[in-house]
Amino acid sequence: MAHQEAIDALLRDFAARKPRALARAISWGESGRAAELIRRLYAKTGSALTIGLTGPPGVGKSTLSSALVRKARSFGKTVGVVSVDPSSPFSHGALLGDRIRLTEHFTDEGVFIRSMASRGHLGGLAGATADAVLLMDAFGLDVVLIETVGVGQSEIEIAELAHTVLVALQPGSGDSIQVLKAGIMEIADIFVVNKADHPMANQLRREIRSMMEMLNFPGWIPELVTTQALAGEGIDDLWGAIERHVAYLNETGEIEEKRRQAFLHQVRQLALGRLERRLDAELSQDRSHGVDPYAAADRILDAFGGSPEAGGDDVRTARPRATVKGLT
Ligand SMILES: Nc1nc2c(ncn2[C@@H]2O[C@H](COP(=O)(O)OP(=O)(O)OP(=O)(O)O)[C@@H](O)[C@H]2O)c(=O)[nH]1
Ligand SMILES: [Mg+2]
Repeated sequence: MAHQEAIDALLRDFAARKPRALARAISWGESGRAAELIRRLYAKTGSALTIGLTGPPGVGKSTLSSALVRKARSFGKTVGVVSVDPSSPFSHGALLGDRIRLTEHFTDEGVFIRSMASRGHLGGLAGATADAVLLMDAFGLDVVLIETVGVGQSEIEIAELAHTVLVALQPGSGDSIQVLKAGIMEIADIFVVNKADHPMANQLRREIRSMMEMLNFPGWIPELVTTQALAGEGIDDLWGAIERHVAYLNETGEIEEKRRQAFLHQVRQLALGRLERRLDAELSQDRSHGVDPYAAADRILDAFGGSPEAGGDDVRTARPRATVKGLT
């Protein structure tokens, strides 16, 4: 089947809200082939609430995700979950922890779960994740949860994509302070102290509070919520905090800024990817002799001055303004 026909067929199934179409669309994104799809679907995006959830390995992110999905479902909201593990070579739901933690939602038609790993993403994991979020949004899912393991760059990515960022930490693990030092303070809208059944939970709360005192928050002051995800405790509080943050974003108009930020983030990823490929192509052909590196770089950049790469996917369909739906 010609590519165009394949796209048309996929879009028909997508419009009919067949989960398989969403799954395939995300796979196209993973192999860097979603440009045309996204172009055709972009006008339908913008109404999903995106929640990022990050934190060190084993802190309980998937358990929290599962509890949040249950909560959202109790309000009749449909939910997409993208779980990203940059350190794992496995993909397509093969992440064992997620499989176990999220199984109860596997048969729920209002829930779509997708795991993504580091392997096999032509446009990079960040690009594939951003595409998956857009596709879930266009599919009409009300809430999109993005879970990433906090291993550096991924927290930054999640902060760029999500409206509300949850940073989960667990008591008694020395790495909590490491996480806080690594610039995570700045991206958290809500801190979640999970595993509150642990004797050192209160100490962790104090540590987070005193860290927060050292910072100046110009707008939203991050909330601190304590949960026991496994037992489902504190999830109502967490949901309430998310609602307050979304209300804050809508009332102050910061939601527009968040959108702009997510948009620019993705444009940057796409443009950088293309520049890198062009640069590599130029470098592989460069036979400069006797010039200094600065002159060689100038010469290559001069060669970039011409028309943009054919078939560019940077011209986007305008999207009507939409407000993020409330949570209740
Ligand atoms: N004691 C206790 N254990 C919990 C709690 N929440 C989750 N756990 C357990 O912590 C372990 C890790 O939970 P996950 O939800 O897989 O953690 P995660 O952060 O998603 O882990 P990775 O995706 O591997 O980084 C599991 O054995 C959970 O059952 C809690 O509130 N208290
Ligand atoms: Mg997990």
